[in-house]
Amino acid sequence: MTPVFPRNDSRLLPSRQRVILAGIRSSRAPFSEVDEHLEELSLLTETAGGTVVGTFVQERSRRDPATVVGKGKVGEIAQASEALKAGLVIFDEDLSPAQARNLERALDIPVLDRAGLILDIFAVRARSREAKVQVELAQLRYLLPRLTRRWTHLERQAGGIGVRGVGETQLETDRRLIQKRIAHLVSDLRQIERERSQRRKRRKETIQVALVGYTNAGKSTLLNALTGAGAPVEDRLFVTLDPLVRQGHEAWSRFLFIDTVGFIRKLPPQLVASFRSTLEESREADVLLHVVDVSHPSFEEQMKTTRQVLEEMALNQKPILTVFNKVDRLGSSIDREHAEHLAPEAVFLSASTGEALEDLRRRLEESVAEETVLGRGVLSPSAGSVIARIHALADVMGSRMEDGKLVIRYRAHRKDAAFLERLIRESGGS
Ligand SMILES: Nc1nc2c(ncn2[C@@H]2O[C@H](COP(=O)(O)OP(=O)(O)OP(=O)(O)O)[C@@H](O)[C@H]2O)c(=O)[nH]1
Ligand SMILES: [Mg+2]
Repeated sequence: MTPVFPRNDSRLLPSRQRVILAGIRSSRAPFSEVDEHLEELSLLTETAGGTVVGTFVQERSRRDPATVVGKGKVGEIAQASEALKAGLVIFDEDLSPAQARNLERALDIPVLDRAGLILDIFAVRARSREAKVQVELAQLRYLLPRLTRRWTHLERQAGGIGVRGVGETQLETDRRLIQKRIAHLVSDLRQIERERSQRRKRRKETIQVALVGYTNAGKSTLLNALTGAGAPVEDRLFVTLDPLVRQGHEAWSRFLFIDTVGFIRKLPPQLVASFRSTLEESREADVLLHVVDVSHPSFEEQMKTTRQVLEEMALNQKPILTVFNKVDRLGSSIDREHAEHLAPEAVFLSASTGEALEDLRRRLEESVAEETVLGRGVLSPSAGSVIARIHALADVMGSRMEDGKLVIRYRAHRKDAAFLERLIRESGGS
């Protein structure tokens, strides 16, 4: 079946698209907050291959239901976009399909919101089959309710940010076809998930550690420092889309590290849903390392965002260890105190200079020790399958024969220990 949105990697824009950014500031919010949000939106725009030529912020406590910003502001943006030869307006706020339509009609150029922009970046950067399927699925679910007048614009603008891949062959606007494609992708993804879960065999001696956190926090840099893997690292958003699993090197060889896709404010829910299977890798982890760029002015908000996504994915039940990364860039001790206050248990380190990596190892060992328990089983020597399971799931500390029974001492994860105890009882042991 031909994808509705055919993908290839040669979709770079002929020249950088000129973009205007727009946001609103509620009267209670501090100026710095809206500045940082628009700064991030501008980074996202550049990642997508656009050049920001103008920025508009309107202060209002209530969004205009039809156009988010007021009529006057829409007029200003329209004038500016003509004067600045902009080809796209990107709103920091979520736009309903109707709002996007109204704005496009008034501005006469395509309009995108933050979610649409993030989806576009993912679409261009996806490399693995899994990531591609996940992104296409998210994009179709996002676009489906927006398939209206907007598409005539999209056709004209084919190849621009937000519609990458859409216009290369015939643009398909048939909803039923898109729905069919969605169903197809969903079943593809299930198949990939099945394959993945078969591959994912628990290894008893290794402790699985997933690196999670805001995009650009330094997760891949930390993975490289601990494993020697050459994972791509860049001062850009969403460099990593596919999970990478690597065994720790040298003193870290007990651990298996999993690099994951980064989070961002207003991550489109369609993407979160699609990337569930990628994040399944984190579900298997014994510990989550929440990597935070503590030198970032908005690190507190970034931490909140990450925690929210983890909660949405029901991953917040795992032991989470906070890592304040990039301490080499941390200016004042006030920032450090503030961070300590937010996560008193956290480790401060620098993934790029290697500073304080030892602290992290100590803390990881501790948190793992808290998660494992000592067990003792008294079994009939003929209970071969149970004995084999103990060896497979636990670290056996010692075993000896006593009155014709085999006594085994082991250390296992809590959940495995409970399972083993049950097996032992069921086999008539104690
Ligand atoms: N100064 C400093 N820079 C760092 C440190 N760790 C990472 N960086 C830089 O931060 C940027 C982002 O690092 P990545 O490792 O790609 O971040 P990431 O969390 O994997 O980002 P995504 O994959 O895009 O979500 C790169 O430019 C790194 O060189 C650190 O400890 N100190
Ligand atoms: Mg990365």
